[in-house]
Amino acid sequence: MLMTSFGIDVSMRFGGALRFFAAADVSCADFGATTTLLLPCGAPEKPIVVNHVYCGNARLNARAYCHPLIFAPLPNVVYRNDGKGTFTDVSRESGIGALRGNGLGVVIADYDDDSWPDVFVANDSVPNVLFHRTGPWRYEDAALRAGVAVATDGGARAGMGTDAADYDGDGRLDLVVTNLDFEMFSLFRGLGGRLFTYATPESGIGAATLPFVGFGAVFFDFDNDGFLDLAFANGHMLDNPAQFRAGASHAQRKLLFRNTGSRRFSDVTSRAGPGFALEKVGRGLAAGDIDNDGDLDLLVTNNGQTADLLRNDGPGGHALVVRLIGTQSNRDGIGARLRLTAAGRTQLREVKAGSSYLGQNDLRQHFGLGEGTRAERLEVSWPSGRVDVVQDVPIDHVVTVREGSGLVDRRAFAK
Ligand SMILES: [Ca+2]
Ligand SMILES: [Ca+2]
Ligand SMILES: [Ca+2]
Ligand SMILES: [Ca+2]
Repeated sequence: MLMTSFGIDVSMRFGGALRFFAAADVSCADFGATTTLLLPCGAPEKPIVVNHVYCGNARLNARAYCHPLIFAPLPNVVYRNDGKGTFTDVSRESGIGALRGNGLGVVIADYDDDSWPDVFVANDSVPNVLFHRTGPWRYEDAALRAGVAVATDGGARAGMGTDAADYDGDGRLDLVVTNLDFEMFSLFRGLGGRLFTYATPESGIGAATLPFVGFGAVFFDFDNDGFLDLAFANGHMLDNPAQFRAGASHAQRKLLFRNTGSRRFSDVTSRAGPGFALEKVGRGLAAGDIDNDGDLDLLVTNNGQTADLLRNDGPGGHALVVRLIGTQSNRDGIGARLRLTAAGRTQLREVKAGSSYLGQNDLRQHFGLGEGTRAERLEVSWPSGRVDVVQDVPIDHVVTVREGSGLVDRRAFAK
């Protein structure tokens, strides 16, 4: 496990086998033969201390956290797993350390379908970065060219959490980023050809996210209808925001948007139960089926407050949960792509380690099937290049697919 902090980062090794998973602002990916850790914020080369800067409103004698642009940005950091319990810092030679930013969220996904993972970093108040792989251990920033660096007005947003998934079912990955209040959260829809369009206004999440300071973000199909929905964990970074803006509050409620299936979302938070109505200082957000009953639950961490575990008790359709075991690829299948075809539609998933904000979702991949009673075909494309195909996948089960062996286990959902 790697713990990032202001100062020295700490790596801990468990048992005999080195196992790690993404936690605070860290993500890992299979960039080649080994799994790799990436830190969006970077480890300071030397402590950066800003003394005696007055931030806030002196006339009101209201101090506040300084704006991110007051501080010097830091480079991103990437460590190559040497495969023997040690890591090598390859930030400089990979190009990933060349750019400085105010990184808060990171998601690693293959946005251009060339089978190599790329790295999207949500930056606070400076343009986002999209590290596109150009060769073995070589990356360059493609965010501006791809249309994900800034919003349509050309302005950078206060990027916090982020996630990548294909929410409109066109087979291309899309991106979401949470931002500050009065900015709207950013939704970037993949167009193909390494391009995205800023889809916030047309998606229906614009006005609804305007009052919120968003952190955690996750694409997930909460109602098992086969369309990926969106959840956000919110909370102001200032503990005294009302001193600066009337009506602003530190604690905020979460948001749930239902995907209507036509590239639009509707705000269903008011119908999502007491867990969503709870006003807290939300930060981390992760989705997973904690009770193995076939619907996705949510874990929310809050700043200085207890965490919330939101159990999904909604009426949902049929579903399927797929666990991968890599043999030639990394053990958890990180970077693998799954395409499930059911009732004439194909849903895409990519196994990611670390996304949202301070979040690691269930590594198992969940597919909502609605009223469908069959899942005709599951194709798993592994980072090794190998492809496994399973025909007639049992629905309402957790199934395990092993690289090279296909379906090796099936367990019915818990009732
Ligand atoms: Ca790629
Ligand atoms: Ca898409
Ligand atoms: Ca849905
Ligand atoms: Ca569940």
